[in-house]
Amino acid sequence: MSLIKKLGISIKRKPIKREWLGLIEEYRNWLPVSEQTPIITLQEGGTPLIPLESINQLIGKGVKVYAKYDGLNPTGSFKDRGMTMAISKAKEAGCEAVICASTGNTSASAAAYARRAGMRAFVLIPDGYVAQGKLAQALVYGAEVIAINGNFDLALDIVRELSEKYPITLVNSVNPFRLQGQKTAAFEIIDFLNDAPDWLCIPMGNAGNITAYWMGFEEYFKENKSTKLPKMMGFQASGSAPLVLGKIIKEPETIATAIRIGNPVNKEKAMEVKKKSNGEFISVTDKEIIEAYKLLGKEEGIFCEPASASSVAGLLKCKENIPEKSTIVCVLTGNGLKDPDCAIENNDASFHSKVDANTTEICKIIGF
Ligand code: AN7
Repeated sequence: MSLIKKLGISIKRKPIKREWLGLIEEYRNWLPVSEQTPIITLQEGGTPLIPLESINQLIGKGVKVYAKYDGLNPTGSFKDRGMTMAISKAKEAGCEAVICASTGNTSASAAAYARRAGMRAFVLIPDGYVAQGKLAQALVYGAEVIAINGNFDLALDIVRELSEKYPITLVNSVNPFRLQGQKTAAFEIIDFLNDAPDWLCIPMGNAGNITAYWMGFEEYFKENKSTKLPKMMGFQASGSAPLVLGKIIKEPETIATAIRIGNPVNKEKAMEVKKKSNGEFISVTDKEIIEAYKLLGKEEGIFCEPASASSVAGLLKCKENIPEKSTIVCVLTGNGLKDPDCAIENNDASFHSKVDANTTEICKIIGF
């Protein structure tokens, strides 16, 4: 018996409130699930919308910018929103294995959710072009990782073919349940702001996420939960900008490996979103991406991955065209910890190493 019990002391602790049940439970009425669907969840979603004061100041004009920080999902990216749905529906259908091609985040998320559901997870990744953190995740989550000599686009062709021929479910964003799950991010933004923003700035790779957000904004708008629809601003890295240039890029290149994609599967849908929302697709250079990435880190305390910073880089590039007093949301799709190599190579910090362990030395460095 514990000492506290022996002494007859009773300590009443308040139970920790866990109000967020994961996005399927939170938005059940908006999603294609039923009582029969087994819900595979890590309590994803419910991510913060963080005001970006330094960006407001750079833009001026009374503009209010927020980051939808989806890097705070359970595996560190927005993919978890789609994966909780895709894996729950696959489980419902009796599926025993899933497969995906990935630049890293999809593979981490697919592995986590599939293993949680007791399924095998096969992931095809471009050898040498997946950030360390993402690879580490797929391995620890128990995926069967296949690194190919080829890029994402080639990997996707292969997994599409395999999933057509064999009993294995494809969980890339061609799987419609992925987009269903991801549309909840738009719901969360409207629930938080009490209306849709004027602009939504978002990175594009396969353009699944921009399509999903638009679906969410349209659904809420139809039910009068918002008074407007946002202008959808999609950004790509200039070395892999098929949606900006209007053509397939055979050998896409960018420091933002997450969006190193030359032939986006959702290109038709994305072009429709652009048209319907009166949006724009614009490219940003790796240099601009890294500037925004560093700015978010050192001015806002937000560490996102390079691909995610393209939404802020893009917004700053369009600065002159932003209407006065706009409300803008930039989607930060992935956590900065995913890509530690990029972080260590790209920062303005002063890093003093091999310093003698005494106060005199340390004081010299600090400047006392
Ligand atoms: C951080 O993991 O395609 O336009 O295989 O990881 O919906 O493709 C990742 C994409 C943006 C682009 N930001 O989203 C993959 C993969 C981050 C990403 C995107 C990705 P989509």
